[in-house]
Amino acid sequence: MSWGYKNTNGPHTWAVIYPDAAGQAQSPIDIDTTETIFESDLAATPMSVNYKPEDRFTASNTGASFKVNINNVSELRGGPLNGCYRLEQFHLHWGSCDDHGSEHTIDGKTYAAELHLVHWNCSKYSSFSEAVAEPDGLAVLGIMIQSGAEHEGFKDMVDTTRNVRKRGQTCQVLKSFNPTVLLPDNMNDFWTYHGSLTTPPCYESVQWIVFKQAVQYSPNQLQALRSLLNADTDGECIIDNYRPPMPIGNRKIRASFK
Ligand code: BO1
Ligand code: ZN
Repeated sequence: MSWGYKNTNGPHTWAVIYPDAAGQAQSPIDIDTTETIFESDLAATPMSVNYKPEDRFTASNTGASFKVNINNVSELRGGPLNGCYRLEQFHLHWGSCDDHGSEHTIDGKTYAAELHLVHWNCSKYSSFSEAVAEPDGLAVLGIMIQSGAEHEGFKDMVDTTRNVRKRGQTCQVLKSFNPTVLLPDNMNDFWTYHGSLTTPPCYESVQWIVFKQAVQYSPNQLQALRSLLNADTDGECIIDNYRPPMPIGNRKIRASFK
């Protein structure tokens, strides 16, 4: 059986096959805002996003999530990052209802979902797979999603979920799309720390950048994610595909704002 989120293959079992999952710098974590450290350098060099429109996009049901791969050269720099990181894919984690589903929690608060935009260090490495296990290999933007207004920019993704209901299905959509629409308005306020992939193989290769401002998706948009199936036949839906917070250990969370 492959890894997943059930009792039999869920997060507490991952380290048996993926030893990194038992490491000391795992993700996600709870962000305890009373313990974060304001760093003026982070405020002085805010995150700078240079995402290019995609003239088409490919969405897939991985069985563990809904994922969209990025083809064009879209770049992220600034904040805690040295050099340039290239957008590879984005995907989400979500719950069975609105009061939980995010991976990171903020002072213990859980959100309905969490969007991850995954980037690799293209100043130092030549591909995602070369970077994925390196300590400075990846940067992931984490965006909290709450139930509320319909999200215009996420509409095309939601429409696509219907075409990838079963595990392993992919769908190419011939519509232009700029991933910038998925970001919160306020990108100046974020927390950052060093951690891991939140799914196997759980490599400790990620500089996490979690935005303070949440973004809203409508109840229908969240429901579309919850109707994806985690198998190739009708049956179980993908829900609660999040890893609970891991110990922060010796790590410090830095804040770009006071
Ligand atoms: S996340 O943003 O920390 N949830 C995250 C988790 C895993 C990946 C990217 C971001 N990528 C994984 C792929 C696996 C692959 C592995 C090593 O990278 O999901 O399919 O085996 O390349
Ligand atoms: Zn993720």
